[in-house]
Amino acid sequence: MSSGPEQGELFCAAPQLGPGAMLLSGFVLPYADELLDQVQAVVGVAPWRQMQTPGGRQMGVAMSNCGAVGWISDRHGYRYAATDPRSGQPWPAMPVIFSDLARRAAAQAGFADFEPDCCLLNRYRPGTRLSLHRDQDERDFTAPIVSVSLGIAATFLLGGQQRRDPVLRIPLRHGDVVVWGGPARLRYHGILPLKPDTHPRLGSQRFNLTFRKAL
Ligand code: MD6
Ligand code: FE
Repeated sequence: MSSGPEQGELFCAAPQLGPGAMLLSGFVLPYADELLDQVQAVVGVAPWRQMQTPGGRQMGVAMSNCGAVGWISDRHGYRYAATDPRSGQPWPAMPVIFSDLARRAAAQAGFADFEPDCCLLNRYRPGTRLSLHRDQDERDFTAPIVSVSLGIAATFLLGGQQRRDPVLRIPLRHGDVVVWGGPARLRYHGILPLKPDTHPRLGSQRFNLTFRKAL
């Protein structure tokens, strides 16, 4: 065997999500426990919190960040910040296994040399949803986004370039990765309210790790 896939890259390739978007089913499954250990380490330093929207509502999804910058939301808007507003301290460094897997997933999807500088951590419970939005707070849209799902299942909504465009429903399970970039980079997307479910390690929670090049 000269050039077989590494362990962890033995996944089933995706249904068609359209150009620039790819579902890598089970891509991080062999590393899930290690990823969860590192999530615990990150939120030990930068705890989960439900941020305020610019309109003054509290988001249902609880968030944290690691890396050089973190995505934040408050009454002043959405933006990236080098420090955690809670503590005034820099966000925890991005664990090496996070950036490694993000880079490998991006490469697998056809985006070479992805260097994320931000990992946004999202925590969902049954009933939590994320309404349709575009990821447009980053400085350049040439880098893809890599999104890792852990814990209970969710349904990902993937729309088009306009809010009114039809949306695909994509089931996401523990260990799945979605990569999108290029022509898909600014597509609308969201998460349907999670159904009651339990995961052996995470209980009734879903964690999502979203890797981006923000700067
Ligand atoms: C989530 N994900 O899966 C929310 N954004 O919990 C996102 O908002 C997202 O999965 C951009 C690219 C991939 C994503
Ligand atoms: Fe998003």
